[in-house]
Amino acid sequence: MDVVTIGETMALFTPNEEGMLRHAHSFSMKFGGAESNVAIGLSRLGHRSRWISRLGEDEFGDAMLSFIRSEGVDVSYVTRDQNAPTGVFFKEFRRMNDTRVYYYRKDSAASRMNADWLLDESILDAEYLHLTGITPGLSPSCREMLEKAIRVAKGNGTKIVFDPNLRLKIWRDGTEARQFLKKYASESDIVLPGISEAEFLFGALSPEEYVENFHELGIETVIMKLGKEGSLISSSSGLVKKIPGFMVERVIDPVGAGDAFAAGVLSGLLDGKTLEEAALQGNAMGAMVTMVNGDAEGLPTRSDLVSFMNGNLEDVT
Ligand code: KDG
Repeated sequence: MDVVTIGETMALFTPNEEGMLRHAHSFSMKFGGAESNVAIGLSRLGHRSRWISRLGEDEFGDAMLSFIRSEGVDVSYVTRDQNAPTGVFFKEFRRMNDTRVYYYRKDSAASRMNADWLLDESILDAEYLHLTGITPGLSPSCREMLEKAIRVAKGNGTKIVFDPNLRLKIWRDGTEARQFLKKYASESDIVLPGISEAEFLFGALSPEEYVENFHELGIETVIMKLGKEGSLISSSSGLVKKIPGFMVERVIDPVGAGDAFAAGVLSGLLDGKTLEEAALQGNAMGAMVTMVNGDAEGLPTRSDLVSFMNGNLEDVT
């Protein structure tokens, strides 16, 4: 397996019109979860990815499983829970540049993932283990499960990639979120923070100071997402470089851009590209996903990605 990822995916109801959710009359059902978005992104580029999760024994669980399986992602370690539902969330395109999400995920099947439930063998064949800061916010048992996943990966030489994915709504408060996001970041080899997540963790600083702070936690490689400015790569060997972003004519739906970025970076590293090249590919994938409604719908195939990258660089330096 190239990449194994563990986390919750929910049924996603997207309103078919813009404006406040209270005025929405019709919705499209899609699926969204940071970790499965990454697995789908990798699979579309031809990599082997596995998504591990727990779903309710319900219609949403059935539909989601067949959707993710149909994308070529290995779902053989996804289990079903008779006593808890699949989570659900709604998007709201309130106005231009103001997309919100509303969760109905408390006590979901995925929040009941736990250390005994996770099988070592589901990680042992992986080159990379991708984790996000969403999973530890779901429940204490999910945190124990992550401890085990990290232990197994470290004992096996599997590299851990962590995306903080701050979702304040799922944490008790900011202090708890900050404590756990720092903890999981510090146990990872590669961290992919956004600029607002770095600010949440360390206060108002420059991007260069943020990456320094991450390195001080013991992280070898930091790739900070800078939105339309691209990204900043930094490795403990001393390399620090800004990688340019790509032009997007109109952002339709920004949710999922960070996951696309992670898939692009991981794909580049799996293909033996340099960190610069991998981050550039991540920037392109992040930009592409914002132009399509849905978390995963805009994730490109390899040929789409190449033609987008050849035609759309904002500012090559
Ligand atoms: O990164 C996209 C995710 O935020 C979205 O798919 C839903 O996983 C999700 C979450 O927990 O917010």
